[in-house]
Amino acid sequence: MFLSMMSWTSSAQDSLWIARGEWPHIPDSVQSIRFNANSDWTSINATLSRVPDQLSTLVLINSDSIMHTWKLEAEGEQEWEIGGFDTLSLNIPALAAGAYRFGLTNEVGRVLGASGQLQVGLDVDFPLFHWNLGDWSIDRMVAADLGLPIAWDAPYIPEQFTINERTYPATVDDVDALVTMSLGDTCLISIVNHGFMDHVFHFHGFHVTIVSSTLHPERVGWSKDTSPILRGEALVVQLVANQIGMYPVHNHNLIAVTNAGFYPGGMITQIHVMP
Ligand SMILES: [Cu+2]
Repeated sequence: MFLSMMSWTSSAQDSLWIARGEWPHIPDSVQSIRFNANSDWTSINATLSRVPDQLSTLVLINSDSIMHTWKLEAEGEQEWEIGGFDTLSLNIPALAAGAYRFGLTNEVGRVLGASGQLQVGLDVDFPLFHWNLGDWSIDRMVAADLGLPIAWDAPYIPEQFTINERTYPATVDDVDALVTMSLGDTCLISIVNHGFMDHVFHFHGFHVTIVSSTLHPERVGWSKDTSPILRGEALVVQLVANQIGMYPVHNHNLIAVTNAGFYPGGMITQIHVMP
């Protein structure tokens, strides 16, 4: 049942491809930019995994024709420039266990969704799931893809809300987003907000314990059934499956559980606990 356990044995990803292509997982199919784990296009951003407290390297391969800037959101980290069709080797610093956000910081890279999570020391003791949260204005994406400047002061009205670049109900077909467990087991869920607004998640059936947070380290150890994940925040929670059944987990902001205004959709997934 634990398909996510495959990630336990996978070796550290030491290269990421910056790639541009079609994102077919939302109804308005649009151009997007993603981090891919190899030269094959996928519209789902790749995840990085590292061991704690150890310096490592990463090779970025820009298969796009324009320059982008990369940043890992960790203390002391700088932006790195990578030219069109260029390759860059950069250092990943020694980090404490937890989740960290990385992404392109230039306008088109950011708006078209090249953003992922670095998981440090999370795949050791428990099965690990992850949720990359995104909110998307199709008008903004189309403008960015055309190279037009983004009107950042204009009202922001996103139509799509995603977990791992998918909207509900496709979220429950994603073995990283659908939390499947056996009664009595423990898992970790690594949650990163890549969007342009704050989000808040409500767990039905369970309280989760905060294991790490990049913006609210003082909340580690808190046990809650609802947790905000602010813009840019990376949060890890621990879930103990103390009862069987199927439970929804969803964004508490009702517009974010729709697909272009139609409920249910957007940021909803489920927890399945089997006997
Ligand atoms: Cu609820």
